[in-house]
Amino acid sequence: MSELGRLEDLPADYVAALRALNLVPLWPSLRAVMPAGKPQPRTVPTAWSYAALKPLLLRAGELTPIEKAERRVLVLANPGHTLEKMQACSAIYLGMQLLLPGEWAPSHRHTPNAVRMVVEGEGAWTTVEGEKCPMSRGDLILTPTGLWHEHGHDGDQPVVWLDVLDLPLVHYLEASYHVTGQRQVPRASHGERAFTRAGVAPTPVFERARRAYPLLRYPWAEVKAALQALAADQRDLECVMVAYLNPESGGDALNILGFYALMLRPGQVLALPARSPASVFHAIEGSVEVQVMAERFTLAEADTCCAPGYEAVTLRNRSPSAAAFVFVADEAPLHRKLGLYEVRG
Ligand code: 1HN
Repeated sequence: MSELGRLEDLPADYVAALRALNLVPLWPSLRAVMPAGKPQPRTVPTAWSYAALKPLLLRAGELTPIEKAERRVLVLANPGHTLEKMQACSAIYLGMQLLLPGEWAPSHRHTPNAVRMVVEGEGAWTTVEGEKCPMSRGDLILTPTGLWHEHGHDGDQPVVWLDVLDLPLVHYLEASYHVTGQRQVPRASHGERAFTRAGVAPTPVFERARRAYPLLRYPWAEVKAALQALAADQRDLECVMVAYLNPESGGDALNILGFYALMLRPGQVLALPARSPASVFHAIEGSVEVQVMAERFTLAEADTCCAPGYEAVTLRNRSPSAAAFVFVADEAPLHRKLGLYEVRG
């Protein structure tokens, strides 16, 4: 393949004349925007230790009152994108959020979609469109685009959760904004009571209500039981994984990012193929080794790492006797919608 012409090869007066008219020659930059064979992600494999960040998060609780923060979060930023960009990979934002007993993070709604994976502590809740969702370790709570949400805490110990948002993408699209609201009045109904039973869905007078987001809380106890049942049912199944779905549509729980829970049998090594979306791995229970590119991370419980797209990832359960459980987030729904999704084997 011949080298393409460089900007330096062009006469300075020509480049200046182009610039004055807001024009740019494509050929010096063509390879940068469309590299040969495979993208060159800025995302670098990165791990964040919960034990290392927790004291700093608790210190944020002393330094900054909730009224001055609204959301007290330390962002897990990927150095490959520069820390200021506050992104774990191209479409995923990650943050560890702290709420102290008695605090309230006020009601708002915004265009980016968010989920919370509860890491530690009991007694907190998130109210989403009037549905008060208790937060227990391992629970996944959705706050889809445009829905009102606020957090409160009636317990007596700090609560920490992992926020996962599609903020980098929505911000890139120049579509990110928020609206502040009033404290919500909780209503009685709870989606997970109506939808997490034996594959049936509420059907008043033979017409389904078809709310866009009928299920907002995925209790860890239920998800873990589903994984254990799957593993016991199919002893040869290599990839014991479930996807968090929208029970009305049967599709992904949210439109842009995908969420999954994965069980690794004792000592299991699981090779995941190289796929186009970037992924995030968060250890819910157990200790897991994650190998991606030249990196080998050891995730203890509550640790998190990210892997760029187009790279194979190998997971290993470090325990010879106990199962390990991992929460996974990726950009697959977005890639599928855009027709970009690839598995490279
Ligand atoms: C947000 O609304 C929350 O509601 C957390 O807890 C993190 C990061 C960026 C933009 C909005 C929350 C956020 C956020």
